[in-house]
Amino acid sequence: MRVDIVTIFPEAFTPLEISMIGRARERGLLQITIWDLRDFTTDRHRQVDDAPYGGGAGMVMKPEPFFAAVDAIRAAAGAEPSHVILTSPQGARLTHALAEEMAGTRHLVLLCGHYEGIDERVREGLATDEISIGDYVLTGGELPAMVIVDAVARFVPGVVGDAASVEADSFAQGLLDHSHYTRPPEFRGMKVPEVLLSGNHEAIRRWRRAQRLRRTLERRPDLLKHEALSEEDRRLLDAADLDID
Ligand code: 4FV
Repeated sequence: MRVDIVTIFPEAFTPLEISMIGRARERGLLQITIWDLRDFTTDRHRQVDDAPYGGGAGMVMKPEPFFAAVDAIRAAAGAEPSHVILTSPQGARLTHALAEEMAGTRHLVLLCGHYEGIDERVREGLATDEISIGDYVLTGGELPAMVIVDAVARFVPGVVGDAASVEADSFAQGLLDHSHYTRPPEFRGMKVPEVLLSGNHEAIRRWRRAQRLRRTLERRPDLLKHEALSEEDRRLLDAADLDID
């Protein structure tokens, strides 16, 4: 997968140089290029923002540098990107499903905003998608861009060592994850649940499924609305005396 990120802070992306993402880049599974927006300005002050028409506080990012940057990316990629994503609080909320969908495409471009925002003509004439990582306002689009790359990259075959762990992810089955334990079997009086020490894999599977259902029902009942529960799930919920309806 190819990812191009347009930003005025190219130095902000070290998190994409380490760990799973860093290794995936070394292994050629991911090609991530960071473009400095100021390289696409035409004035000697390399200005990327200007005063808002109609007055008001703060500055607005100019359209020309973004359009020039994406033109350069198109030329470098030799093809039209699959998605040109504007990161902003007004966008569609990033979800597991949206990340999985984007992972199925070839080439993502991410545009990082700053200041009060970006000239609307970037949204109208350049971006194909607008994505928000949450209902709060950040100082810039760099962190959202890295969150999107990290969430999408996990679906790219080979990025996560064991594909099974992606399958078992929270939200993968529309449910929150079950709890995880490792040695020691007892720590400061806190014991590992017996079933996990039993070696009875069927009992462990049922325990983990029941815990995912309970947690989702208690913490994110909104998720269960969409989730088609199996007969076994309903039995597990009944056994736990949890009412879904
Ligand atoms: C944001 C979010 C976000 C808004 C003004 C950058 C900031 C500044 N992006 N999800 N929440 N962006 O707060 O994606 O331009």
